[in-house]
Amino acid sequence: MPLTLEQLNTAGAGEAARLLDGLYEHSPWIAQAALERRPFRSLAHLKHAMASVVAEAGLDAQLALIRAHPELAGKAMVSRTLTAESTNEQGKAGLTDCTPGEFAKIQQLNAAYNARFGFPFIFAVRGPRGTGLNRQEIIATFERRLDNPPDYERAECLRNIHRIVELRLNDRFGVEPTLGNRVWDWQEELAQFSDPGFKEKGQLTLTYLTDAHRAAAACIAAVMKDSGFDEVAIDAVGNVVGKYGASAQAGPHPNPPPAGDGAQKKALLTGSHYDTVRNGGKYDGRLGIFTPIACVRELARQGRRLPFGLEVIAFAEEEGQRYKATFLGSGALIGSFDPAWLDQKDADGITMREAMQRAGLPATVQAIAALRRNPSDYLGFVEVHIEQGPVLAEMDLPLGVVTSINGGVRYLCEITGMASHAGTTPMDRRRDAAVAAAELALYVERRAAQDGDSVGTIGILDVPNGSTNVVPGRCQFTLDLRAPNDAQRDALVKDVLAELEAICARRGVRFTTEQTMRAAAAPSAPDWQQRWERAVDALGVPLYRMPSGAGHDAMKLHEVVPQAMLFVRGQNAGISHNPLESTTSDDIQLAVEALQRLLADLAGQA
Ligand code: HGY
Ligand code: MN
Ligand code: MN
Repeated sequence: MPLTLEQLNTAGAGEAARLLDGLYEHSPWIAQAALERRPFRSLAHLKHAMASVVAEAGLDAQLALIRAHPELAGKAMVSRTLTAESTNEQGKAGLTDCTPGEFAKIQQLNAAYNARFGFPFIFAVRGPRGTGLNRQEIIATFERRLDNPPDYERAECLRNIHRIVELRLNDRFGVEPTLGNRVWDWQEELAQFSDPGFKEKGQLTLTYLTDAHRAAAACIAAVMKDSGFDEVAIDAVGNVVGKYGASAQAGPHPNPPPAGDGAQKKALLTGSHYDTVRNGGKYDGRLGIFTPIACVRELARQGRRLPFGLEVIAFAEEEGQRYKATFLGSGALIGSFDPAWLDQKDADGITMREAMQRAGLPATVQAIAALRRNPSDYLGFVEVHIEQGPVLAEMDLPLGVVTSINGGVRYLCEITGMASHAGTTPMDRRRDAAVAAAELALYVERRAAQDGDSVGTIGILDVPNGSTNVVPGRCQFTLDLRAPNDAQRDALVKDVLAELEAICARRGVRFTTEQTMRAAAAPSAPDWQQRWERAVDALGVPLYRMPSGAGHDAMKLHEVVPQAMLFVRGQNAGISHNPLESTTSDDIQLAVEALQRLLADLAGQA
């Protein structure tokens, strides 16, 4: 019989501890301490309470907890002395069926790992979807994590222990993150579309209007249609737009209610982007598309309507990878598409206009201008996005409410010196473009760090047609400079450009800069931020407000309608713009439920 929160909250201390026994391997002290924080408002609240007990327990207790766990496919498994839970988990992961080679490899990894860290490798082998990883994935993760710094790896082991406990709790309470699983599976389905040269390597790269990008758009459109949207269309810049109509009567409706039956005239806009960086992750952008789709799917399944329309948009281009045109998809909605972009050429000399025509889009300024939305038609814009950073993971929190999105500026730069013989050119007679760029890179790092919350990155650094034995005559590089407010951002930019000039003057080299992106800092609209806060609080998730270091489509919509964002914890310490980008279906479930609560909150006020 599944356990209930009511039972746990009302049981005596001894009985309650027994109900939670076995969650933390051989470590009952954690649940016992957490039970003093009853009543728990939700499973998420209970999970965070136990994780907090561990975080507050100090290093020795944390190490004892880690060391209380068995090795993977280790002595305890062989001697059949694993706990019932670990037996179940290691068995389901196939660790009891290793080939001799796999078994030997894991023993070798266990020995190396223990020697390096002094505790066993802990890994939630049921994985982010809860259905289990295969032995190859487990061994690959084991090998990868062997290289982590000790403190990082200790924290990673604790995070995996909390994930193991989460899955054990789900079993004990008989809960399944069904909406989170559905979104997680949609992300997997969409990740199959990747550009040539990357797909063959199992990497995800989806750049603007490639064939894979168009197939991905078709996939999203199909998911929307299957989820009950009233209208689904692909617009003139490749955005996938899904609309779910309003009704003054909440329902259930046997079928779509007549339009304009006294419902709100304004709609809520939500969504995110589906393009990716090169060799990127499956969740950046996409999570903010599929989370609202899951909400519409639930409304349609129940035959229910909201008193306002829902417009879910999968933006076609945000990352600016193929063309120097960031936030193109969301920008088109606010009339900020730059017609000059149509003549931009990609690395293969294909103009954006040709790419659009090939994709069957109108490729005319008129058709794109027609996408501009009338702000008075909308209540606001909300976006769900993975955090793309380590904060929520470090705080053992599944969700965070965004207070502001950093403002950013990007430049494409080139330094020109003099190519010369690497062997005959004395060190004091060189005009080395790459060294000048390297000197600037060190300055950017120092200067951005000086602010405490600014960031500066040289993401691309290239010596075109360079040779080993030639002093670089040219060096191309990018600048990405960001800060929580525009004044701080602009001061950073000013200093970096001044230093670039000084370095080049001193080294006798020339430089050019081309600004390729400028986005103002976007503070969340207070009433929309509070809607997210009420939604998160209603889930029993401790409230955490945080800025966004990453740029998002919400920055563009911010220019015309009120906006606010919700962040979802990332696995692997929140790494992003990296194939290790990951999140669990349990955390996605909470994101879907938070958006459902925000919609209900808005409906109650509409
Ligand atoms: O770079 C960014 O902040 C976003 O991922 N485009
Ligand atoms: Mn991104
Ligand atoms: Mn993004």
